[in-house]
Amino acid sequence: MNDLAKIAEIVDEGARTASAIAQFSTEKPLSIDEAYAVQALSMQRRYARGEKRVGIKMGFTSRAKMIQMGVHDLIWGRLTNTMRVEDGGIISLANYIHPRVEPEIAFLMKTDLSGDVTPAEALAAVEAIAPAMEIIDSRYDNFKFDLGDVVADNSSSSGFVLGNWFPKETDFRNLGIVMTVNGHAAEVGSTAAILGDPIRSLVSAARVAASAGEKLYAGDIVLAGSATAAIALAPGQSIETQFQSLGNVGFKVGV
Ligand code: OOG
Ligand code: MG
Repeated sequence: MNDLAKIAEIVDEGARTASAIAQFSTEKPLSIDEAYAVQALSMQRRYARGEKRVGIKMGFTSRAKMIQMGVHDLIWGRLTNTMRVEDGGIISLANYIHPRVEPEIAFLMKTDLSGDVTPAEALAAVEAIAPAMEIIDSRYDNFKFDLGDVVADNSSSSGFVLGNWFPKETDFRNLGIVMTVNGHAAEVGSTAAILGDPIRSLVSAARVAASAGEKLYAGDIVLAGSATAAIALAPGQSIETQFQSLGNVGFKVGV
């Protein structure tokens, strides 16, 4: 039996102090249920420090990400207010261990949603959609983990950037994406890479929230998962992602 509260403290301290930790899988692997219990306990610690839950993020919703990380199951994590990075803002690498960035689509919830829903029911609960990027920063040494490790570590959540909100009637199902570093294309893809249609990610989000006894709440932000592989951040980079019909979203990495 793993000491889940102790493991939650270890992952939380790794995140809080931006210091790498050892994988649990090498010595004492976590079951999926244990890993989500650790995630919930570590988030309780963040909430106790005053952070506010603002939504959830889905992970491994594209083949590109599954292949890059060698994990083939859908995962999820919680987003808090302190993870938000302003569009056009600048981040400091001192706050991260080995951050990476990836292009995503964000949903803003209009009404609560939970449990088994159809894609049409999921869309009916949406207020707006936005182009987005997620900054992931696995707390594990060398960004290496197994499924239990990454889930316990809040699915590598560490930051997110939102572009402008668009009405949910905007077609977001198959839009071209170009993620650039200093003006050069680094990853190219389509929103269709997210489970064939990003609304399926929201359907899954409603299901996993229910499995944790939670909901997607009105006002929540839901990140659908990356459409491409993630790229490593380095000092001085200007990161900008262009989304067909939805405009750009970007930030700079401090030197
Ligand atoms: C895990 C998080 C995966 C996504 O969008 O697929 C994820 C990781 O790659 O560290 O956020
Ligand atoms: Mg992601």
